[in-house]
Amino acid sequence: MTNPTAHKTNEVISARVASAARAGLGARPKGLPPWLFYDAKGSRLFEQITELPEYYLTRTEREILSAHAGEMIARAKDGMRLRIAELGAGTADKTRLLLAAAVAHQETVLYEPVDVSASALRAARERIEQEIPGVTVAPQHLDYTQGLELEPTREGERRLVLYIGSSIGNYEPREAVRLLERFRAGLVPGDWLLLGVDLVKNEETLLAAYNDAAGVTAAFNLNMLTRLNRELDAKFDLETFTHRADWNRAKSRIEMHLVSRIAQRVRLQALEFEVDFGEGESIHTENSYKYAHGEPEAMLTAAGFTPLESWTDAQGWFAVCLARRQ
Ligand code: AVI
Repeated sequence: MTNPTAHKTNEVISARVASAARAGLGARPKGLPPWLFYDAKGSRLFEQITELPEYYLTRTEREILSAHAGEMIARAKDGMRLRIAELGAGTADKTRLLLAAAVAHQETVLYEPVDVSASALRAARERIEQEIPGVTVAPQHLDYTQGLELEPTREGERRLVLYIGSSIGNYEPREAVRLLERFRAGLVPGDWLLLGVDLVKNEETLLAAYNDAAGVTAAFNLNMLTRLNRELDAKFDLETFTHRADWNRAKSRIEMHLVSRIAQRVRLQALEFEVDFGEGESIHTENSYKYAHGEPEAMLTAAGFTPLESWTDAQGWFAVCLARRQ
């Protein structure tokens, strides 16, 4: 996931950051939206998270894709030509497996990375065109959370949309279905969605993934306050906040928090706004939902897709689901 605001002017970014900060820090309990993580530094930290030994998500999904990419492409192709869109250009590392499988089946493939960050799109284009002959990259500069306004496919073509990396897990389940419905609205019957979803597993493994020993996730979480300091002239003293990740079993989600070690008042100068924290009071910065086997398929069905097949790893930790747009 890259910074969802990067294409906007600085004033618009600040206005969006400002209203998120005012609303979130003024609320009880306090919260800030996870899109605030992804400034340039936060995006780099997220890439580091994906390489951590504790962060099983990325390597498990990669393992599933490397074992089954050929099958996934063959199922979706079904005698047609595929073009492949990816929501969130990311580092496109796992995408490479699917693109290579598509090239093996149909010699060439059009790849449409969709992102609001122009720099992420540029990077994806350079990497993919250089590394996989037969792939033509057509970057789509848009905010996919608002819907998919993509060029219509041609006669004999089907679009396969990739929404991998378990980004769906950062939405409340009901909001996740609404997001999938918006994707559906931008597709035509017969198109496909490939969805990557993290699954429930033992608590120890879940907690370790969001509490890594090297402290990268803590730095990622705390960077949100650095961003507010820079963009809103806020006066957060990072030494007085700590990262915390909890497993909320009842809601089946990891919750990330920034906890104030002390009672304090913090000024957000640009907003002429002050926030009081009690000792131990937290700002809730992210939810990462973990689904049970079968739930991703139920969510896809609720959003108007027909699940065709799901693949998982040997431990059943992560699912990649292929579903057809009805
Ligand atoms: C982007 N998303 C799927 C990540 C997750 O695991 O929920 C974001 C993240 N937060 C902390 N570590 C990674």
